[in-house]
Amino acid sequence: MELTDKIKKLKKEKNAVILAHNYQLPEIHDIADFVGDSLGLSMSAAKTDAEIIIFCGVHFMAETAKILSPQKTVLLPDKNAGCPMADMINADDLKSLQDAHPKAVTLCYVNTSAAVKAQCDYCCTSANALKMAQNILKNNEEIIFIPDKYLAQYVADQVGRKFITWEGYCPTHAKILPENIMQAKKLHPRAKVLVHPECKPQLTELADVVASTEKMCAYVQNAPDTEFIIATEIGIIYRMKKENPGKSFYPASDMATCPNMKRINLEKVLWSLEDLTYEITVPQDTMDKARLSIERMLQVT
Ligand code: CIZ
Ligand code: SF4
Repeated sequence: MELTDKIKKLKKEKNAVILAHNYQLPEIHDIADFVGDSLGLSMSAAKTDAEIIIFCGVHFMAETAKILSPQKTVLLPDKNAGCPMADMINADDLKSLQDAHPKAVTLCYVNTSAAVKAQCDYCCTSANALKMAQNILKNNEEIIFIPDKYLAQYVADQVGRKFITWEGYCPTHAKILPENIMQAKKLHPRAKVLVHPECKPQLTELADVVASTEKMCAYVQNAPDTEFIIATEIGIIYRMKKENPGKSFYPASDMATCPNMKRINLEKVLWSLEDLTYEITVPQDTMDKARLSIERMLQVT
């Protein structure tokens, strides 16, 4: 039997749902029940009656799914699929920052461990970071925004404030350089430039649109334009082409590939279903506190 047929059969037998992050390999997009961003996927999976969630993504995403579906078994097909940005800050680091700025409200990007989420006031995604910051600033003066210094700077510039930040960043998005955009624009002068806010500020300055992965997918679908230069992890281009067969998509840089996202393949998904590996667990107390920061975000957005 083909790998994909085996996966489909076992998925039914075990009442599992397969989630694929936008940055996954094409063959993983093709076998998934849902493709999307980390929060959207976790929320979709929570609504299903599946007993098992296979999260094709990285560790903090599977933790987020577990936080929102504590009764379900959540599996990450490769236990080493982590996010270097999320690993750049831990709960103790955040505690020191909070102790140094006792009046500040903590806004943490979804790319953080459950332990860090448990210690922040609000969670945010790249799709709603600006809205969250605007909302917090209605009643508060200071924001600690962790861990992504580039996303923090982008949002701070938009609201015209300075945030207390952390030295975190995404090594994959940081690989995309302004000259890559300039060159792509020369080759495709009519193309719209879409840049993810995890990219360096020199890139967001060159963008026609700065957007999260889901907002990028919606934009390219609805825009009258037919050509797009995409500055984010290149896995998303497969989804864009699939959803918009008449349009053309050019990666700003072929270097923008996340090695952790690419750890997941069809064999590992099958093994994950067969052996129920690797189960994601989060201590109850951490899970409950982390869920609060997500619920507070959902009340605002
Ligand atoms: O939240 C996500 O899935 C990430 C990491 C990025 C995005 O823009 O969707
Ligand atoms: Fe983390 Fe960057 Fe990979 Fe996303 S693309 S999982 S932020 S390292």
